[in-house]
Amino acid sequence: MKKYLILLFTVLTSLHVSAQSDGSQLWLGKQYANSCQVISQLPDDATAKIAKQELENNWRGKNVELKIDKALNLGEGYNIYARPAQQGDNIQYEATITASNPIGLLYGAYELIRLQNTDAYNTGSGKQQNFSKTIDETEKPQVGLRILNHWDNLDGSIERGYAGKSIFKWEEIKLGKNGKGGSISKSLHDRLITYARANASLGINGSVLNNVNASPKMMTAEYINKVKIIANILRPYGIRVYLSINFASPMALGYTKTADPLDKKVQQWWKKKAKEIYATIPDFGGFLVKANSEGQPGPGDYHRTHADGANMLADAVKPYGGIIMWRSFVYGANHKGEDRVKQAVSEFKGMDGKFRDNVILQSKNGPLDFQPREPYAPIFDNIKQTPQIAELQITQEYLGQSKHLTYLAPMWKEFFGFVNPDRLVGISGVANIGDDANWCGHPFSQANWYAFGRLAWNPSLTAEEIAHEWLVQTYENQDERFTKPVEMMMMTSREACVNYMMPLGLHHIFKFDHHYGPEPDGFIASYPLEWCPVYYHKADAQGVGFDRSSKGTDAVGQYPEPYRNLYDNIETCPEEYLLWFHHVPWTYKMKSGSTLWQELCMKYNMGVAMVEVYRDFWHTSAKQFMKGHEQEWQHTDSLLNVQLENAKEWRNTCLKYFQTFSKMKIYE
Ligand code: BDP
Repeated sequence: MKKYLILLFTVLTSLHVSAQSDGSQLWLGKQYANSCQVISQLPDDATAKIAKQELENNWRGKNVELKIDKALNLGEGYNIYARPAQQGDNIQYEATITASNPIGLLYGAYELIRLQNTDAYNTGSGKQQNFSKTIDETEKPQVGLRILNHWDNLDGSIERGYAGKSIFKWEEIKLGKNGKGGSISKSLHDRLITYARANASLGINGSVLNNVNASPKMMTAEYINKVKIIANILRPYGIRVYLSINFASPMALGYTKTADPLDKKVQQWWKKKAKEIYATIPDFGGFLVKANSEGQPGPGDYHRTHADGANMLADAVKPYGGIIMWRSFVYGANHKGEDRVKQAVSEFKGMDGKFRDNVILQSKNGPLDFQPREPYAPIFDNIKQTPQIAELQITQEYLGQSKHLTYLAPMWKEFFGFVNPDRLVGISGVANIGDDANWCGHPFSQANWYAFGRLAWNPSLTAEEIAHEWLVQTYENQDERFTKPVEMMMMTSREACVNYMMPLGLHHIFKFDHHYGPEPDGFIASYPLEWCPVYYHKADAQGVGFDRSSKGTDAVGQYPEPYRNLYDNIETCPEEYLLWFHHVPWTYKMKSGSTLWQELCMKYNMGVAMVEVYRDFWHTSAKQFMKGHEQEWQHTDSLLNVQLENAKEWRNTCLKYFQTFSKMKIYE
């Protein structure tokens, strides 16, 4: 008997080892065989069924009741009522989830599981819990549109994607005769189910499947029919599908001679196309458009305005309830020579009020381009009548890509400190998802996907709460000797990145094109100045920084008070934005009493020192808390060494370069 037990034990332990996590399960954790009973008298509904199944697989309470009460008007929200119930010697939770529709139930189910897995209502952890609290929580999402923007190309590559190729493997979707019907490979299907679960667990309810630099091919019947198959998989999880379009699609596909939005044939083509799309995908969300920006076609090619272009498309999708998300990320075309950070407001302010009611203006959080730190984009103040979406970048284009541990929630919270989410109808995030086994490249980059979804649902959650939630669910360990220091790493990592890359308001001093390493001396005569780092830092013998004050380009003039004055005056301008708004002498006295030059050296050194602390903690102390996650520990361990080397390179390159102007000694 003993022999068999030992054998069984060996088999079980080896199973445990071979089931080591590679990060592919995200924060969704392992499933437990469970005795939880789900009581529901719901109609036959795919979404409600998923809610039931998720609870059965993942909730360790006694029973849970699912109820629909339309009169409560909870929208996509829910109420959770959970209380401890005595059962013999055991205490087990009972819960009721009430919602106005099935998707509310699903979101409520994920929240209940999250509360359990983050120990929000238990003291002690693991199986033997010590229940005490009653939970009565009603949640509704802050904004209606919580959307991932995939910058994925049809050939499988991803613009600014650092985790392998696109997860949307179009070649694995095979269409039937005449483009109808069709099948999808099992691996793609399974991957999309995990993707959908992960998004639904956060409340993400939309997905733009392709790059804003869009291929006209996306509008062909072939792709629309393939999109239908993806939409069918995502729908039960409450996720609507949207597409980016190339504004010149009808012309590029050979149907029209122009893409002029006022041309009748062009208008008809889009109307017919919308009809075809909605006949195929009845709940299709709408189009995302990058027009007349960085070489993309647009209404400007025909001397028409962005409003002309957006309205033409808006009319086409209007009968079906579709929306147009029109991006304000434009520079160059109509405003040559103007400070780039002013151009979105210059272009769109006069158009406010001229858009159809199903057009939404989508703008990046900062006025330049997803830098590690920017002041908020004043377009959010200047546009008053047109609904707006904030576009955040989850993929770390300018923040170390998938090599640096940079937790972005503090940056997004900073933005929401300036732009009240009440003013927004949606929050979009440029996805960092690829086909790497762990989805996002760096194990910690998953935390940014997680944080995006949680903040889009509820921007008042703190960055700390979200880091904690992600960490304990992902690594299944609540030991404070692990969680506290790792949360500290996450929470300070964005500031560390700002410090070792571009402190005190410096910006865009990245290596040309790939935006990874430093290139403060970057200048290529044949490129637009706006692509050259020297245009942004303007270092000279006197000092460094871009004068955007009222004496300079007057970018401060686009801000309302109190910011306008605050930023305009070098004495009151917050130091983190100093070189963004002012050209500052090297000897300028900072608040610390140091000169600008000393402070710059100090910040760069501090950035490096912080990464050193992360690397040392992780290497010496984190592993013991990551049983079953050794592979992820190892991966992060090696990446932290890369990050440290990169941080040093940033510091050395930038300080040596700026020293050629300041002529002062570099402080170590
Ligand atoms: C920049 C990226 C570029 C994108 C562009 C955009 O470098 O690849 O196409 O933004 O947002 O950040 O359209």
